[in-house]
Amino acid sequence: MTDSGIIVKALSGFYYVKTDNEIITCKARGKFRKKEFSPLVGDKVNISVLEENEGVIDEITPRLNCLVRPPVANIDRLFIIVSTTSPKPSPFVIDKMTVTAHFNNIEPIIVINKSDLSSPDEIFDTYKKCGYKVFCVSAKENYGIEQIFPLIEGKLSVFCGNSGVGKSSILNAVDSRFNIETGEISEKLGRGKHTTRHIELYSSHGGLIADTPGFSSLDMERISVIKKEELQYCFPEFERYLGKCKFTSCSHTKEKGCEILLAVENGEIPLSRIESYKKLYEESSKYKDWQL
Ligand SMILES: Nc1nc2c(ncn2[C@@H]2O[C@H](COP(=O)(O)OP(=O)(O)OP(=O)(O)O)[C@@H](O)[C@H]2O)c(=O)[nH]1
Ligand SMILES: [Mg+2]
Ligand SMILES: [Zn+2]
Repeated sequence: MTDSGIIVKALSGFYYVKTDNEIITCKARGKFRKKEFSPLVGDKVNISVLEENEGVIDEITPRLNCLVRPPVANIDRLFIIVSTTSPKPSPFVIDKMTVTAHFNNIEPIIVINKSDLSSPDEIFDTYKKCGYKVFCVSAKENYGIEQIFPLIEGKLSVFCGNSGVGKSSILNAVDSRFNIETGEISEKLGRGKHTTRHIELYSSHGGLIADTPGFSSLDMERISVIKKEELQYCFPEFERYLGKCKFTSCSHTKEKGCEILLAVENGEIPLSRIESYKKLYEESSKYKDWQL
């Protein structure tokens, strides 16, 4: 018998495929076992059901998109989860994620958690100014969570962010049936302890949400590199100024007559955003075209 479904979990060589009726534990056919093209959580697949609840993945439906980190396919929305404190937010890490989302045609959404511990205002203002959807929540106090319900419906969403920001805690607050394991923050290091170890899609509010392992700084370096000329299009707040700089080939990093740098001076573009842009521009400049 054949069937179709979506991969909701990948663990130790098994793929858990959710069909209309049940979850089938599948192996992948040999052609998919190569590293270059293996099935991902979020993949829509056709399967052969061999025995009760067991099967094989025969075919992967062409992907809308997929990220390297976190490795998920067919993403509609990337919820970038930050905490007001413990761990401390890093604008550069957030901006690397927004850029990655824009580059892959995914809508980034900023969720500021732990609003009960410290004020979310500064991060809120920064990203609101750039045109993002930004929400302040507290998973602990079950505050503000309902704001994200309408964004989940009918979509595949991914929760990403540093370890300990509260991705799993927010999911538990979204749906009390989940009971996902959460971890303490290391007091010494002020960081999470990498509690979530695998990616899993959960169904709630008419959509699917992926909980993912928090990334470490090493992971961030490996996130897709984008050509330096294309970076400017991954900052939505730059858009209204593009094409207006004095030099047509303006890199918006140091040129005289740059409208974007002027907008930063005038307080129209947040300082932290241009700093992230310049840092990413410099990183991209190190790569030759053939490496991208
Ligand atoms: N004060 C406060 N603590 C929170 C809040 N949300 C989560 N926490 C705590 O933060 C710690 C980490 O939460 P997790 O949900 O495990 O974080 P995570 O992002 O899933 O972390 P990884 O799975 O390691 O990536 C736990 O001790 C939570 O109780 C919040 O809104 N306020
Ligand atoms: Mg977690
Ligand atoms: Zn410019």
